[in-house]
Amino acid sequence: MDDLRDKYIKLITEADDESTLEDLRVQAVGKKGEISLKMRELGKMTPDERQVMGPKLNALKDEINSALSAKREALADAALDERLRGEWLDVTLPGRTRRAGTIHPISQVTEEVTAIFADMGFAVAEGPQVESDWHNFDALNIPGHHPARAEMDTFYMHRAEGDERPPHVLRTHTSPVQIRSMELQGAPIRVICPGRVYRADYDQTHTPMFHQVEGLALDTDISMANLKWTLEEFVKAFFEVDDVELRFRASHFPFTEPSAEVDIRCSWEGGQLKVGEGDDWLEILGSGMVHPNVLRAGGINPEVYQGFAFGMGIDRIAMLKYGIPDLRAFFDSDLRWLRHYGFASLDVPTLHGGLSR
Ligand code: 2NL
Repeated sequence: MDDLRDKYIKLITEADDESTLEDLRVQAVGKKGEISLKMRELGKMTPDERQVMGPKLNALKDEINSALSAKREALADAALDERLRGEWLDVTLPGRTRRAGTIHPISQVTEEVTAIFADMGFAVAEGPQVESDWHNFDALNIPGHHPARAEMDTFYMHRAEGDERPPHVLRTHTSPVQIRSMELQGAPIRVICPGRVYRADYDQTHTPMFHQVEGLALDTDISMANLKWTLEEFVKAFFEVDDVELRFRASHFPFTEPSAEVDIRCSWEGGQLKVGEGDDWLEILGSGMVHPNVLRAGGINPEVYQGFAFGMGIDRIAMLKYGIPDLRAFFDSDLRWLRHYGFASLDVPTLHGGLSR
């Protein structure tokens, strides 16, 4: 019995995995194991022999079983230690700085513009990119024969055979969103409408899809003076300078009367734009007092309400602010370009936190 004990204790000590241990268990104390067979022999013994051998065999069986479970536990502990060694992580290491993606300059600038006008009480409105001919043109005082329609290089949607209605268009400006805002909300109103617009034009300075933001403010006592202040505040905040000088040049748009194009004083020293100083003028937007026909189209009484509107190219002001030379690269999805000109995703522009940092 001592031989049996020494043999199994040695084998159990040497076992180095779970399945070897299980084999040993079967071999020693399983139904047909060596010790179980010995126990069966008890029946053939004399009562005296049995009284000695019975407890001894039971003790042996217990000893083997506890050796097995001690070893099993030791193996499990070793396996856990091994796993923990492999999965060890130094949580004191600095975070990875490599950015997976960036915010496109157009998204960044749209957020900046939105933050500035939100601070002046303007809500943001959005609308469909496929527009009715009426919302895109007629409502804006651009009737069917008007040359502005031809100048706009409009993309027309397909029209079903025999359908005589004017085809829908890809909106050529975001003005129709303001028409819809007037229809829905009436006056007084203050909204800006940023979004994609489309014109069939492609060269150094034009892409068939580009971005615009328009603004509209209507009330009973709004004048060009309010327009001038609003735009000055915008330009100062957007270009992050303390002072600007604006120049209003008489112009013409079908939807405003009078109309003005707005330039800002600037310099181009060493190809670098400086806003608010120098002898150059930079055109940044078009504006004017909303034409009475446009107010009527929006369901607003021009005898009671009047106001200003303006429109500017987001892509253009993004290029100016961030020194991006080629418009077409905006839409190439070139990762190197995006890493260079893109913004960190958590740098949300706010007036209190600083727009661009
Ligand atoms: C430009 C000029 C402009 C507007 C857009 C507008 C909208 C309504 C009524 C009247 Cl609903 N006007 N928008 C007014 C003046 C100029 O855009 O050069 N955009 C890039």
